[in-house]
Amino acid sequence: MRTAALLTAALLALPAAAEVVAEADFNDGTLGAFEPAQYGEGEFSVEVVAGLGRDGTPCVRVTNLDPKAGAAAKYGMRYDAGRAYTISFWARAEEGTARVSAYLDTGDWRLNYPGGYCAPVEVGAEWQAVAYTNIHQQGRGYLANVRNNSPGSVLIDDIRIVRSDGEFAINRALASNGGEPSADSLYPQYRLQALNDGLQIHVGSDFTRRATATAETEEPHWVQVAFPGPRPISRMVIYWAAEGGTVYCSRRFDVQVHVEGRWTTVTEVEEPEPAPFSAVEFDEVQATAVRILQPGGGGCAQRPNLLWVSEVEAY
Ligand SMILES: [Ca+2]
Ligand SMILES: [Ca+2]
Repeated sequence: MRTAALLTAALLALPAAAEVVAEADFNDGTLGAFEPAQYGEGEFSVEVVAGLGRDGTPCVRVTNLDPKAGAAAKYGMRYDAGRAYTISFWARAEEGTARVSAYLDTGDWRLNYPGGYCAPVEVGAEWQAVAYTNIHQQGRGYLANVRNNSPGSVLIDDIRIVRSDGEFAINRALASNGGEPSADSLYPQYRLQALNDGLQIHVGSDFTRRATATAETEEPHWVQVAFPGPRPISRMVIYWAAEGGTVYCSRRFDVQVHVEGRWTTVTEVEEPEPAPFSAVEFDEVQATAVRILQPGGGGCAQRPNLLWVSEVEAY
C-alpha cells in the first residue's frame, strides 16, 4: 500500500470536530485577544506593525531588547482537562535567525512536552509555519503564549489555538511511556535516547542530544521503538534532524509495524521536498514496535546514506 505523507501544511489544517479557541491575524492593527507579556527579565516590546506580515498585512513584532527577556504574545484561556490542543502560527526573523516557541501554562506535561514549554524552533528570514500538536494538560491552566526565545525581534502572524474534540493522544513511543529505542547502527557519538525523549528539536544542547543518526553507509538503515506490550497505533510522526535551519528529511522510507511477531509495511513514503516532520496515518493495529526503514541511498539529498531522526512518535 502506498499513501502520501501528510506534510506540515496538512497538519496545520483544522482537524474535524475541533474548536478554534483563539486566532489572530492582527490585520485590524491591534493585538486582538492577545496581550504583551514577558517571561524573562529586562526590557521588551510586543507591538503590531503594518505591512511586514504575511501578504503585506499587519503582524506582531515580539522583541527582546534585553537578551534575558522572554517577550510573548499572551492569550488568557481556560482548559478543558484531557483535551488536546494545537498552537500554530507563522514566524520569521527580522535579522539572521531567531528561535520561537509556544507555551501552555498547564498542570501536567508528562507525555509530550517535558519542561513546561514546547521546544523552540529556529526560523530565518522567510515566513515559516510552526505547529505544536497534541499539547494537553490535566489540571488548571491560565494562559497560552507564543514567544521569542532569542535576542532581537521576531515577526509573528496568524496565531491559532485549537482544541480537539477528542481526548489527547498518548505517544506510545515516548521513553517515559516505556518505549525502547534501537537502530541498525549508530553514527559515532550519537545516542539512541534522542529518538524518543519527547524533544523534537533540542536547541542549545550538543548535537548528539538533538537527534539519532545511523552509520553513513550504503545499505538500508532503520530506527525503531518497541513498546512494553501491544499498543493501538494508527498514526506516526517522524521529526527529522535539523541543523542551522536546514532539515535533513529522508526522501524515501517505509513505516513498519510489528504485529503478532512479524514486521508489516503500512506505508511507503516519498518526500519530494524536505519537511520538518512527516506524518502518516493508517488503519489501527495492535503493534509491539514501530520502525522507520530507509532503503539504500534513501536519505536526505545532502547525506543520502544516513538516516537522521530527531524524534519518533506513535499514536
Ligand atoms: Ca496579518
Ligand atoms: Ca528527540
